[in-house]
Amino acid sequence: MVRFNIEEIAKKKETRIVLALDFPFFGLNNQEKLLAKAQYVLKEVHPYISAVKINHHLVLPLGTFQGVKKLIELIHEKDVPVIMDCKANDIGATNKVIAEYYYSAGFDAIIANPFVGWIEGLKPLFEVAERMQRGVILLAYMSHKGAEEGYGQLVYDKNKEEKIPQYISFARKALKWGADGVVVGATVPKRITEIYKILGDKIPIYAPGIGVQGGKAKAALNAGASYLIVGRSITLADNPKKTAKLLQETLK
Ligand code: NUP
Repeated sequence: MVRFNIEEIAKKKETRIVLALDFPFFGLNNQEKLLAKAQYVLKEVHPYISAVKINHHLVLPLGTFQGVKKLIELIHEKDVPVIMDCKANDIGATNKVIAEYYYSAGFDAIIANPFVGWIEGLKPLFEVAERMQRGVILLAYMSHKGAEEGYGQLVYDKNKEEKIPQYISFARKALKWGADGVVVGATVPKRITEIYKILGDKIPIYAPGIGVQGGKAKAALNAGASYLIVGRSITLADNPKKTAKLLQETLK
């Protein structure tokens, strides 16, 4: 059974766009305005997207079980799945509670960081995902320049007795652990190509960094990405609907 089914929706709506529903700092007393802005963008953009990704930009000011839950309900009314970009990165016992809260709030998948490893790391989180039938998406290579320092470092693979880049090791772990997706920066299409060679069509690649961070949508798709995570280019556009529609149509 597929725990997190975005592919069916993407095919039906002919869109590979995952909307990152991010906004800048709104101050401390503007929660209602921020919620209204997020609702407005969703209502305008939902026909052109296959999923929504929420980050701390909304969870911190609106609260998971207050404003964000309202947004999740609105997103689900449109038959769109929703991902929490919490980058779970802690000991297993804590990761388990993080997953239990976000899945209970209605998130269909969460993003986690494979740096913490399996035993007493991400294993308990994957167990919650299995029990609640939700998705886990792993970071494999991030979109910012400094990603090279961690995700790009050489590591020793004991089983294969060879030195490999960290992101190759993470791609192999994604297969071994049964992840529902991996994140690879659209800013580095050659990393997408290398990781796609390992994953094939077994695990989809989500590529953030389109537009504001300099990544190109077509290059990311050609390199092997299945989904494009797009935030500020849409959420901060004068006309989010027109921007999302245009991107969806050019990529068809
Ligand atoms: O490697 C990553 N790069 C990245 O930008 C992993 C991420 N999760 N993100 C997130 O994707 C980032 O935090 C933001 O929520 C979104 C990209 O937004 P934008 O640059 O399109 O505005």
